[in-house]
Amino acid sequence: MLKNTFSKYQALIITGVLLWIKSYLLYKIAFDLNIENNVQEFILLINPLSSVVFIMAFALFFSGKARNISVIVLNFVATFILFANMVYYRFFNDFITIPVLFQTSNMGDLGESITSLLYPYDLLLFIDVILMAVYLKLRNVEAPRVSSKKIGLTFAASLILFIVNVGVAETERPQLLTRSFDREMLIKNIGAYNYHVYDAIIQSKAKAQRALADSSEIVDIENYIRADYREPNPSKFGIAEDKNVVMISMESLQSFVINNRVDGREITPFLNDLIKDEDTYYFPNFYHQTGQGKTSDSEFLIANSMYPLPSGAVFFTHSQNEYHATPEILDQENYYTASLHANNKSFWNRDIMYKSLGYDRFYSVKDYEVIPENSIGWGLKDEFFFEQSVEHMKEMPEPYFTKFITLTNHFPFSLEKEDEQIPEWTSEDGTVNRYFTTVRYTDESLKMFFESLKNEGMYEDTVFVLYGDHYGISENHNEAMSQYLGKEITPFVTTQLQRVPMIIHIPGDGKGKVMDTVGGQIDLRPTLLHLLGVDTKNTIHFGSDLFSKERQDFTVLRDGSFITKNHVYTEGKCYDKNTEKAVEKSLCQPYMEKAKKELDYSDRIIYGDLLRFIDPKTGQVKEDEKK
Ligand code: GP9
Ligand code: MN
Repeated sequence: MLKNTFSKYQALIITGVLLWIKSYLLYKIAFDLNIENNVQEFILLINPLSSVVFIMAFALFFSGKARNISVIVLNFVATFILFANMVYYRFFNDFITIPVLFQTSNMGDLGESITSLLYPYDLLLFIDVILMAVYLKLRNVEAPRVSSKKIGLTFAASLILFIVNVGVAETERPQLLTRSFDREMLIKNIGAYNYHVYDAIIQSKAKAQRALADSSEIVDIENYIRADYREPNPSKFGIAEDKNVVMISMESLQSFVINNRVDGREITPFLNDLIKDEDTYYFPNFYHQTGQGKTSDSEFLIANSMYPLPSGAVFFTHSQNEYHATPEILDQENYYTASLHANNKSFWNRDIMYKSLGYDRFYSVKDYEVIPENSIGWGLKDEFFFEQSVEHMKEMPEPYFTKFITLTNHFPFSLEKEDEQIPEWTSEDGTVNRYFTTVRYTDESLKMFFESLKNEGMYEDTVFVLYGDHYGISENHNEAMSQYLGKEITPFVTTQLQRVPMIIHIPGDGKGKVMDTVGGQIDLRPTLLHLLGVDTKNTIHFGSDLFSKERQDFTVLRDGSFITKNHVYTEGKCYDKNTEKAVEKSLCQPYMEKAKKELDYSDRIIYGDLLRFIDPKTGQVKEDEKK
């Protein structure tokens, strides 16, 4: 019976198994996938299976000789996808994503060198296609007709395999599909074919929403934004004109560690000193506004002064939109713009998104010397990241706008003993215990970075902006947090824990102080641009200058919670900031509408790609787009 089944489906079975083996071998040989443990290796091995079954199932629609031909064609197409990725990877060190297929410049880069990227032995990839054709011909294999029920079952089997695959992968990578961190990670976990399907779904969803939008949609939004515009503070406007900008995204840094101690030891001594400095403006009531896109969401907020999306990472889903981002604006002010981050360039789709945001250069992991001695956990330790970054900065034309993203203080907050400036805390919760120690480490690295800039004469003429990207300690750690803070973690406290440090340091300014205003990452762009003397009246942005005298104390978090001068609104309740108790909802009422509107308008711009209708110079709808 088994033999009989095999002979009926032999073309399909043999080809399927070969395609499976081939996919796995190619992962191992052609791509540099970083496999950390046996579970990951196992996932890699099984991940082609669901799609191989899915692809081969199509051949079941045919019988007789047509089955053989369809099997060969399917195998050829599937192999070609692997082949294309392999060649693309050789050049770009990345996997193909649909947008790049349409980015002519990208393909142009490849065009000239494509022949040098091909090797004769690449053809071996297709050898099974040829051998199978010969085999089926010689053996004169003919396949019987298959009932639609059986075909259905085969597709169902592939779906089950896929679910099992994702299930195992989720144990390694929680929220794999919703957060979609990185192409490499997707390939490692769900396989090359499923990744392409996933990519296609994301891209076509975005395309469809874009196609449905027209220029009239931006009109209301523009009116709202114009009415909400806040004049810059004249005493701050342009005070950092033409200075270099060093912006530091501090990984997982929350405000509760600032000016605080653990077991009697200061957690951020350097930042605490910096805050006290007469050249520093510190914003203790500053909130992160990120969603599932975490670090990339914070980058998005800072680049565009628009909100990231309610689900998914806008860096992934809408990298092809038109943006008028900070790097692009500064480019016009003669700035050289660069992002520096010692991680895989495709993580969070940065390599693609940065082009849309207008960065001149992205220094990614390939631009750093990363060896076991200088790395831990996620990669290069902050200390070495900054040290090597200074060398990159020396090469940059001035003035430059640089954005640094630290990494060591990232979950699971691992650090070697020798790097510990303070011991781990002693609660039951290892994550929280380690957090303090890695924060302390990053603080030390920042200190070294500042010192080295001073030594190199690169400090004086620079404005520094430091901010925490998002929370590091999630609500899963409320027990330990409650122990540390000495109070119950209510929804009010959780919201207040979304505060991240924000520090603006302008050497020689002398007027620094603690700024109480309630704000968020969305406000960073107009604040910085005004300091640099760049007008923002005509730009589309939702934030407002943190120094503006006309400012309203108000900020909205991505989940719809909002914070005003005296109140916090979260989970449908209004809290008084002083008593920390829930109060009459009507006290929050005046801001509810605004909070909703802001998020909704921002989402609409992104979903509809509405900035494409706006002339970045005038901030008005382009003449030829008017309806
Ligand atoms: C990865 C780094 C961390 O490049 O930005 O990302 P996160 O998990 O914090 O979003
Ligand atoms: Mn982060």
